[in-house]
Amino acid sequence: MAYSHIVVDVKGSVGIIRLDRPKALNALCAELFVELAEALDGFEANDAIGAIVLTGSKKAFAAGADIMEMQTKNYMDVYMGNFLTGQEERISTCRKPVIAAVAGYALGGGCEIAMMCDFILAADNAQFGQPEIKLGTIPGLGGTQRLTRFVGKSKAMEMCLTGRMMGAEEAERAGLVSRIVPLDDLMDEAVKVAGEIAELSQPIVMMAKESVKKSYETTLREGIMFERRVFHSTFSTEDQKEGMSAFAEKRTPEFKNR
Ligand code: DAK
Repeated sequence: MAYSHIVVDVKGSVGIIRLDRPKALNALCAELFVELAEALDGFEANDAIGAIVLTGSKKAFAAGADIMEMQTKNYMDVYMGNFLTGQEERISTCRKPVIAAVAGYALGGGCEIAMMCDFILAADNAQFGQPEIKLGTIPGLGGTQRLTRFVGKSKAMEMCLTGRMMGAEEAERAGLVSRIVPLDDLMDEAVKVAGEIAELSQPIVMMAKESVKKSYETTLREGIMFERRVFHSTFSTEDQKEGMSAFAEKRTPEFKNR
């Protein structure tokens, strides 16, 4: 399918979505959110895709929601029009793993969609921030909630109150990103990791993802009980039998996603 604001590609069993509005540093306009959701729908429905990489350019993952699109809207426009409240959480409802490969600016909505992904690989030039305060507004796509859970109150509060950006090293120290890779290696590394995940059993990967996500949404006891139930349920799959048999027989498992 042809898109105007994103580029979609497939490498082996990895689906790649690249945000592509270079003149506006990949600012997230309403149409882009719709395209992003459609691309994710397509990858979710495609059994040949085991993992997804979301990326931008070397200069910007995304510099936030499109300020030009928002600047003249009033409260009734955004409230009654449900502005940016349709497809924007689609990444966080994706059942397949989504890896954010972030280079350059990930600001405002850009930082927020990166945080919706399952983990963030950051290029050494990555800059994360929630600068909405400087525009006279606040984060609206989960920034005050997810950033606080990921990096703790003090750092999240400082970033949301001042708009200060955080570089890749600070983001790694704070636990926002899983690791840093040199800019030129970012996509190769992201596709490699996504490919490794895609080789595993898709249903078991989805169950692992669901369990980790649960930890952000419930109490420790509830989360542990959820994990226990899911763990038990993996024993009903052919892939668990295959994985453990392959280990015992010292061979590579052949998962069937069943
Ligand atoms: N929107 C529109 N255009 C943008 C943009 C943005 N967010 N960011 C950059 N651009 C455009 C610039 O206007 C400029 O366009 P031209 O003048 O060339 O036409 C071009 O990109 C290059 O930008 P600069 O000339 O500014 O480039 P610099 O390298 O000097 O600076 C920068 C890069 C990233 C530091 C700077 O562009 C910047 O501060 N940008 C704005 C960052 C920002 O404030 N982001 C937060 C936006 S608010 C919600 C969903 C989402 C959201 C809220 C609610 N719901 C579901 C309810 C999200 C809100 C936001 O993200």
